[in-house]
Amino acid sequence: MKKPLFRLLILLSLCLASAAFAQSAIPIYGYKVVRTYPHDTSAYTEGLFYLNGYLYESTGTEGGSTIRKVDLATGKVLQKVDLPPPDYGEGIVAWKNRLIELTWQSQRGYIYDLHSFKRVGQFTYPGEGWALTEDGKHIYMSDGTPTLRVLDPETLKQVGKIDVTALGRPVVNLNELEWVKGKIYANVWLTHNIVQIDPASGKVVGVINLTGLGPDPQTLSDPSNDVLNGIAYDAKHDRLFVTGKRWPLIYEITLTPQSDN
Ligand SMILES: [Ca+2]
Repeated sequence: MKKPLFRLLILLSLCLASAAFAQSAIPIYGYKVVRTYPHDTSAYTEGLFYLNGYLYESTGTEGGSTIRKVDLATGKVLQKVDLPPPDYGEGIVAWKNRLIELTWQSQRGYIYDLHSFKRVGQFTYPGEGWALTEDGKHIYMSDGTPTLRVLDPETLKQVGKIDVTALGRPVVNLNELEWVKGKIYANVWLTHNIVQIDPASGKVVGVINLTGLGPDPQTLSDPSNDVLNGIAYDAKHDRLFVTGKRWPLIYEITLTPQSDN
């Protein structure tokens, strides 16, 4: 998902999408930072979720791909498994005692034991793999297109799809995902926006504008790629966490009203 050749086209479509948000009846939310936590600045975040008191994070790049179990308060990596080249790690999700990982362009995913991180299987899929989340019934997968795939969590086969639109326009570059209170939250790659998607209709029903969140881009090693990506939700305590690729912090945020027009 990092091909500079397509960047101009992508930015153009994102500008159109941003204009659509601005002119829409889609509510736009701001944010308030509740608390910050340390984040490994070598972690090129591709997947993030919270489970039973811990963060689970997957990182990308060829040679830098890992899955980690992380202590939220300290940022300490408690457990880690490497994904060797040529695979490029992408999204992760937990299902029962399994941890499922996508790769970007290898068209295969890997299944690990959630507790030992031992690899126990693999599966294939067409196209690219970007991110995963689940709602207790299905797994949802993004692939960079405006369509989310709906997967059977046991077979990991596609059983449905969600075409995501904002004011009737397809929303491209849906990246890291999180199921939050009946909606699918998605980072829109290369933007400061997280869209809230109604899974039944695919319509964007809210936009979280995270402009200003994150480090000064000048302090990042690769500002054009070290972008907002990574959403985790602690449902038990209603805590929402966001971060970015190689960002030094994870942010716990709450949403604030910004505008309704
Ligand atoms: Ca997530």
